[in-house]
Amino acid sequence: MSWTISENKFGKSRAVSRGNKFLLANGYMGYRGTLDGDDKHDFVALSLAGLYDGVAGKWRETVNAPDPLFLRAYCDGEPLLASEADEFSQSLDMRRALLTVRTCFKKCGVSIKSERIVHFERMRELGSRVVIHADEAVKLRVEAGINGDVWDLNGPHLKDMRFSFNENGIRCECKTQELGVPLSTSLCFSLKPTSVESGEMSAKFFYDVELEAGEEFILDRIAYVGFGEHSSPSEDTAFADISAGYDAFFKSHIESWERLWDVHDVRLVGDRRAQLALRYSIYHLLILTPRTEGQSIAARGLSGQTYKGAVFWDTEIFLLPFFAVNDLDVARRLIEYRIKCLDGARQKAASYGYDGAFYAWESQDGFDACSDFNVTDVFTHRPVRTYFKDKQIHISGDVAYALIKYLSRSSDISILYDGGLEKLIECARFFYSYSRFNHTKCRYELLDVIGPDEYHERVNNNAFTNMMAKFTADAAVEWLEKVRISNPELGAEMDKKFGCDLAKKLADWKDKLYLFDEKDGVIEQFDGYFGLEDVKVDEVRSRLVKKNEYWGGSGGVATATRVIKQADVIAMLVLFGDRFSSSVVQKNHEFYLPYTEHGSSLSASMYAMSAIRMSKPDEAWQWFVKTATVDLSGKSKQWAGEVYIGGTHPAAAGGAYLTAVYGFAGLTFDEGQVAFLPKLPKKIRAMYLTVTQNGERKKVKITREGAKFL
Ligand code: IFM
Repeated sequence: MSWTISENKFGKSRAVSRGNKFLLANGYMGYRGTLDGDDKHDFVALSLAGLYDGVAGKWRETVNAPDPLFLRAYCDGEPLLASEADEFSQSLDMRRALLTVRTCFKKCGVSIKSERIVHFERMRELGSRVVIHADEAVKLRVEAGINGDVWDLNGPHLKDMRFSFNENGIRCECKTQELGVPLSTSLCFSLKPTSVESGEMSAKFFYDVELEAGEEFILDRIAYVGFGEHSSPSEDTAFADISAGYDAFFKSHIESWERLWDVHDVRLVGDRRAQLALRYSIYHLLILTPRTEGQSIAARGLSGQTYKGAVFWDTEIFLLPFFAVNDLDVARRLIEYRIKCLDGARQKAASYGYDGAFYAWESQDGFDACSDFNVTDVFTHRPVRTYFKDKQIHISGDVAYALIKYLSRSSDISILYDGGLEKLIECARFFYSYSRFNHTKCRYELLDVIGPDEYHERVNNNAFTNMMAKFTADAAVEWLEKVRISNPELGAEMDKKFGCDLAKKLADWKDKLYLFDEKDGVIEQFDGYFGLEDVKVDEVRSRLVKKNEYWGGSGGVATATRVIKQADVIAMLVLFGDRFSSSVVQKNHEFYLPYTEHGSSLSASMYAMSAIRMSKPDEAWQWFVKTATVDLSGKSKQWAGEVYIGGTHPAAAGGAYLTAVYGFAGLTFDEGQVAFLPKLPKKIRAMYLTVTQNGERKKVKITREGAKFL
């Protein structure tokens, strides 16, 4: 039960959200949940993880490969388009990661069932089976092939496109514009065509089909998409041998998903809609599982090129907790990604005149893709200078935080030896060099920063940032000392690189680092925040002149007010929960909530977690539902000024898991021990989940009374 999401109405205007909602992916590639016969105008995209390209004068972003699953059927020369179908349904069976679209066209007595999978194990392969059933005798023409004319936000990214045929299929070879990375799409068909056709941007097989009433035309296709050293399919791909059958290909995909769900499913007893939404969140986390060494997860997953396919702090703070429960190999991969990017972070710090590692705000393998002008003004249509790249320094703390969380969960000290310690030290050195000593107040301060709340740029002493910086320095000092004992060679190497007195310097610095001010238990988000205009979200919203107006920046409606984009102090209280009492959490939660716009999908889960901390799981429930349903409802923000920011929201999915498992079930891993302190909301009678400890999978039942290993 609660495994399938579906829609029974076709809505032309829903093309963007449909593509997101019904996304199929496997960590390597994502194929939007568009319909057969759709093209770039319907936002078809096959997005590839970690392959970036930049066209002169435009944003560098991930590459969309040629679409290998283009298919259109014609009756009497007219295309059978979903938009004109008499019956339409689209469903995603999450248990099997299978997309099915059914259409029925009464005018020619035809119904079409189209299935699609992105194979989980065979990560460069995807496939489709289309069954056309004739209710009455009919003549059809079916065209299927590779469409290289792809949807791009800042393209075109592909050049030198060449098509070739053999009797079983079509191959498209091309290169990326900027670096000339070879990319190929190979498509193999179960049936030989009546004819073929090749153009500049596409190549197709045509089938002239005559069906008697009750007969079916079945076409299977398997495609291979590879780039770089994998740009040619190897011999063991299913693509190379479709004769083994689509059924076998399909079966092995289903088996992979059975194994995945067996480990990662979380059952909620009591509310079927919430169950569906949580499963949908877990589905999204699973389809983003990084597949290759040192790969991470982009903020919009594999749903397209929004945010340039870049990795943000979303991964460290919102996604890592999911993988930490049952897949420490993947958790480690996420940590390794930032180790791989250390040089880029050093270069970024140096470019601003700082020491250490200043991580990319929008990371494309270390390179900061964040533009100086991330938003376009809706009035003047001019780019607005934003300082996210330059001032959101908490990113280096988030990276360090994730490393320490991974370490305490896994006890995998080898990560420190494999570059983790150096990364940690470099993050601490960055904060150290960024800080200024305030001689009057006798303390170090972090001035001119942006916290998670992006509506207030260039503020002083953001509490979240200062806490992250202190945490980073604490951890660097602690682990440097420990490694000196456990691995003297590495300790000596660090001393040689950074000087023997580094630990002492950092220890002294962190003790003098100012954290935040507070008034009656309410922590001030940054210096002077309490002095801003005291208006709430609705008032600020009522001041908007245009719907898509940007709230922040120099002239935004929220800038001079207390209204914030997303959880900021609250995020800090959640991440450093053990350092604050629940009454402090409550005071701040109640204070900041009316000022929070939740303009970022990262916000709701933090409020859910703080409500749970306040022992108010029923209040947390609404935030849980909000975060778990962002991509189901499609009600997220699509525009920042004039810049398209739509796509899926992995951090919201991660936040749903975080709330369910670390919040409602109360999972902790203190000192390597798994423990649960459940705080179930009224809606939920019990939860069932799996947690992996020392390589052993343990099934757990959670009720209001406690946790029981099954
Ligand atoms: O990382 C977030 C940021 O906190 C708010 N804007 C969107 C980014 C990507 O999700």
